[in-house]
Amino acid sequence: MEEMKKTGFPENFLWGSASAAYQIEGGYLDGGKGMTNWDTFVRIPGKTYKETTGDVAVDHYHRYKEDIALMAEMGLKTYRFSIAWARIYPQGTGDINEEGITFYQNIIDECLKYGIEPMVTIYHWDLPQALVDAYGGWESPQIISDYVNYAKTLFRYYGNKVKYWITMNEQNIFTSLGWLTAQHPPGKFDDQKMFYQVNHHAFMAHAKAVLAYREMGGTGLIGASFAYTPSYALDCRPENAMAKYNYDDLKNFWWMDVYAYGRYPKAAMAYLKEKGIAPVMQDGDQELLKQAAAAISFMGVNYYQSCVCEYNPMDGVTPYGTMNTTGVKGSAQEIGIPGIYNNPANPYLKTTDWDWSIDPDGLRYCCREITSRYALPIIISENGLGAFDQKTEENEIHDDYRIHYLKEHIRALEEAVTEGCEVLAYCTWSFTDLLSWLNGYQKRYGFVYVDREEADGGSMNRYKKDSFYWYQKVIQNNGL
Ligand code: BGP
Repeated sequence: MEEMKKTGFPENFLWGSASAAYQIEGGYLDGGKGMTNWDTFVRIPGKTYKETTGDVAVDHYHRYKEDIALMAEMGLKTYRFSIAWARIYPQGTGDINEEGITFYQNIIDECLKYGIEPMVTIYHWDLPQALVDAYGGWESPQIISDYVNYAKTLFRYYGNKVKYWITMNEQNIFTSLGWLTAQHPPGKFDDQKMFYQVNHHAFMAHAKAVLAYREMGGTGLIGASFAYTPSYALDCRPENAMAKYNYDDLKNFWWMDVYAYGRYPKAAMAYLKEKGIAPVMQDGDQELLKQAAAAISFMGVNYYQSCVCEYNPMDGVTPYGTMNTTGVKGSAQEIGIPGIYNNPANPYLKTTDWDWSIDPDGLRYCCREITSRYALPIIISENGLGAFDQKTEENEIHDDYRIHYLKEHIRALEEAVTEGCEVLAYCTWSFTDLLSWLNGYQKRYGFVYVDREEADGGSMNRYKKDSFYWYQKVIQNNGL
């Protein structure tokens, strides 16, 4: 008998796909939901691509059964989605909105009906506007107890059914874009001191939620998802090697060390103190961060691209170069921190239409680094290709470029697994097409095409892309 072929992936590997509430749900005024920071922000002219909003998004709020049935047809093992805080607590705190509780209960039950493991993101960027109005949202330490109260509510209602919890999605991104580049709410520009303070509040919220989960007897897995952009030094010039090191301390380890060790990287902290922008901490914070670090179960990684680091002179590029949000290749500007590093293009890699480098081995690099540095299991909570997809007259979508992208990334991930990295799950971004925060609906990521334009309208019909059938086979063959 021919020996069965095996992949490096374990038998119980969770093949999945991910989404976020604001990007798919729509129904922004339905079911008693409160307004959020994003509902407000998208109404400021010029903030999003062609003024796109998530008011309707891809109408998942009304079509979740159809979408989850498609997931079941595909054979998905896990579905990562986020809960909109403002559906549970319309005012951020205070009275619970039962309709919101029921909505996510239904989603969870629908997943379980098909044997799909629900993986819940507690916070994927949509903050109740009431908390912004009351005390500036993440800018105030008051947010910590409100976040923990909200997280505990989720643990209480859903904890018996949900075994995978992600406290924060990409804390590094929502804070950078919110307080440095002004591209996300609250749209503050170059407020470096507040940026680090906001991050400290988010770390404390994460830490206290992790500890609360354990205190409540939660036996599932809990951790944060980090947008990990691994770096390569431009060459062996020592100043470029040092630029890479500084980049890692400031842009990667600043978050991952806190999640995994409960402490900030020393050199980066010394640099911030010298500049007078280090976060203010309360007595006991350090200890709580350490306790939470010991209680997390995995490092969540959202991986899209790698970068290159080169020494950046004092009069060099800033973090505020133009971002490509139009899909016009080559329109992104180089960024960096004067005196520290800049991120030139990698001549060995191709890029997407939005100028993101395509680097499957970067995913392997992330897994290896996390394994060596933190010895933690890994959940790949996002990875995917944003592209212009075309639907033919026969309603087919031939996204061979997406298949190629995912295939190469899964190959790199398998190498990491073979090399000893403990990877628990791989979630593609995304299952259906959805709203890209700054890039509108034209930047598509899904296995399922959704018929809608930038402006609200379109049939909202779902069409399976070629990648849908391909990933179905990947799951059937456990990655082979
Ligand atoms: C991550 C976010 C997702 C998603 C993805 C793709 O940063 O967690 O919410 O949007 O990136 O990014 P974009 O939509 O900018 O292409």
